[in-house]
Amino acid sequence: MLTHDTAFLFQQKIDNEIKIEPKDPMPQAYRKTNIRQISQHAHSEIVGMLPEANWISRAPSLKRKAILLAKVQDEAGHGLYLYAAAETLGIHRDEMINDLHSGTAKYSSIFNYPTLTWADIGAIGWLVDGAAILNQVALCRTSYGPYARALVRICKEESFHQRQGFDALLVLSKGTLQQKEMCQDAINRWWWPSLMMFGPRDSESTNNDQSIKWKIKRKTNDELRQSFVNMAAEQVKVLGMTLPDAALKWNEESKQYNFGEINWEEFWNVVKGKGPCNKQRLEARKKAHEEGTWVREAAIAYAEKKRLFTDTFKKGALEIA
Ligand code: BYC
Repeated sequence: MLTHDTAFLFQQKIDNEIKIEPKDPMPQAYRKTNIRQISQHAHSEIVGMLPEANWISRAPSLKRKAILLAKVQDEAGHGLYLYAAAETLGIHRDEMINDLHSGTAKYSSIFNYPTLTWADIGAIGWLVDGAAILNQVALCRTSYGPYARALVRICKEESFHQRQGFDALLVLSKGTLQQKEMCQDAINRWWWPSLMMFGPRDSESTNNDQSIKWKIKRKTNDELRQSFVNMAAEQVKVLGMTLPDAALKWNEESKQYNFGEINWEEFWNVVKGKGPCNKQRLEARKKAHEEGTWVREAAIAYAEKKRLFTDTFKKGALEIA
């Protein structure tokens, strides 16, 4: 536990925008919150591969297939940077994975919805990656160094993801009547779950105040959600589509868009494991982990062989010297 003085110095460091690094003293709760948020973020990236991977074999052209394949691979990379960042806080990756598989750890609610048509891939890119970027750009300035640095690269890739999604929807929005309807239907289904990605209202958020004070979070859930609505409400006009919210209206006074009430009951149900695809997602992750056992064993055996070889080589070199 940190003494009163060290806790004061820690907060001062945060206030002065000095990054916290793995070996720095830190309050136990700061370490715990970062492990929670970073590991949940990592799980979201990995589980987030599933709804999109569903369309790799059915993408409408070779170009779209190659793009989607690259995007899904990027998400795997993001998961790996984030697991590695969390490990610098003293937790082992196996523990994080076990928590995911046992249902103890959370991951973003958004990935518990099904991808029913090709337009869903566009909507995920535009709305889901769009929401993710807004949050992650702010998180590039998070106070924990390894997390902030991982996010810089993640954001570069996410902005490409968002553009590819918007581009896929733009093509559909200029297509046949059926394609236009498919585009609108995907937007209708993904809009509200995308708003839920930002978490509960600030007044209901258990972690917000402390995380903002420690600059783990740089913006509150409601601030980010409002920026997202402002952005999407303009972009949807380019598509010639609409957002499924009768209350969406520009407010001249606040210079923001007013928007309707989120279905919080649905949000908490999905968070608690009762969404349309929660069970399916966890089962798919567990199966992939089991089937990947031989890869992990081979990697460990190779690392061990390499270490033995390096040790023997070093010993030989010393003896010669
Ligand atoms: N889903 O106190 P609060 C991606 C939980 S992946 C599920 O406000 P916090 C992508 C929250 O954990 C996008 N649970 O929490 C990948 C807390 O429970 P615990 C993922 C949620 O942490 C592939 C409780 O509700 N992005 O971009 O201060 C393809 C109370 O909430 C959700 C990140 O993870 C939710 N939506 O704020 C495409 C970004 N919301 O843990 C795209 C990093 C809340 O106390 N994370 N909960 O039991 C964050 O910025 C913050 O953790 C959040 C929530 C804003 C998400």
